[in-house]
Amino acid sequence: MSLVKNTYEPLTEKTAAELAVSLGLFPGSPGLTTEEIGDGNLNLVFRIKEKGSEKSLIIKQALPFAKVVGESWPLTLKRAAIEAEALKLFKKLAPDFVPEVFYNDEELAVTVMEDLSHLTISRTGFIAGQEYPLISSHLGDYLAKTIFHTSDYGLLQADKKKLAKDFYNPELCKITEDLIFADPYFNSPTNDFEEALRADAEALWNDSALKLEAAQLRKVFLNEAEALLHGDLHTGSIFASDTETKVIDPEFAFYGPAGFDIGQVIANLLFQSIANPGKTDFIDKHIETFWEAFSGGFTRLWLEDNKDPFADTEGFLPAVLQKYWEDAVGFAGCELIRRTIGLAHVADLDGIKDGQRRLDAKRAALAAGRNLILERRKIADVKELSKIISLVSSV
Ligand code: SR1
Ligand code: MG
Repeated sequence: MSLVKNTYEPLTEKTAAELAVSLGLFPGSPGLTTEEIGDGNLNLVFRIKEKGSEKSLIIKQALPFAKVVGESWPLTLKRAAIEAEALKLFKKLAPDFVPEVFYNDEELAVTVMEDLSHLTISRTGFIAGQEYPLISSHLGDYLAKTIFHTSDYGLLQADKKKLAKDFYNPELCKITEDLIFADPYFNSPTNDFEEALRADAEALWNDSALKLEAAQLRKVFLNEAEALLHGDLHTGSIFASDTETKVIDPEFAFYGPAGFDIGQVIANLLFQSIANPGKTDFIDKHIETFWEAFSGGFTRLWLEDNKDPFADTEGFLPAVLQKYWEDAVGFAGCELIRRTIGLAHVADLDGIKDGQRRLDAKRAALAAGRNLILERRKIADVKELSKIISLVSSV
């Protein structure tokens, strides 16, 4: 491969193994086995194992186009460096919940990192019936730390401005701006839905009250640099077991509104309760624990370590948390809608084999999304959020 020239070309199983050897990552190894395991929308992922030992690692490489669509959709390779730098920073801030990066090369768009194959992608695990008893408190803790320590409350002004510049990520933000905050609300060619949902999609495109609120949420996403976000924190970006949780894939990282990461977690848990009405209480509990862990952790950090001159002002912390919650509820609504009729779907819904049940679940996701967007200012807590979901799910 062209590692010597240090110019980009997509890795193969053979050249990925050669790269690992050339980096000295398997000294004296009797031999390696390599497998391409990437099942996401955008990248190549190789697992490299040493024969006869437990040693293994992951080499991830960005492709210059969106794999989910094909070469007609070019995509910057810079995202690999953004992802590697975000992983390194998030590892410092929330070490228990982030894999270790061993090496990265911006030119080759390659990141070498810890192999997490003892864990399962949590979307796959949830669909298979795993309960992941600690995932929600872990994610709350992870977001309390990453959001607080990259916000104006946890950082000095110049440090925050520098980080915001380092994580300038316009190309990946544009994907989110289009796929989450525009296309699903219009008859856009990127939308993708079963024909039976056409009338539901058209109703949404003609829903001016919904569009006005979606426009407001889009404006928040475009303009509010509150904290360094993961930017794509769905359950496919989270590895889990009963005891461990690791957040991967922050290639969409950028300075944005804190509620976006929070809302992505909430929406992707909600897909499980929408797809499985029998699971609703259990998912509600997860969302409640998640928000308690986030708000509790954020509050502790605020009281210990706040750099803002108004930190002690009565009412300021509750107002900040209220803003995060309200945005999160609205952003969760946008995620429910886009994963149902937009370009990128979720297996929680698409995987429902029975056609009528699948359509019912998708209609419930659209109705829930609409309600969360429209009612976000009135939804006071997780209990009210759950009520809204159970109303649309029982229709
Ligand atoms: C073209 S990328 C489609 C989706 O995959 C990523 O994981 C993001 O969620 C993006 O919206
Ligand atoms: Mg991803």
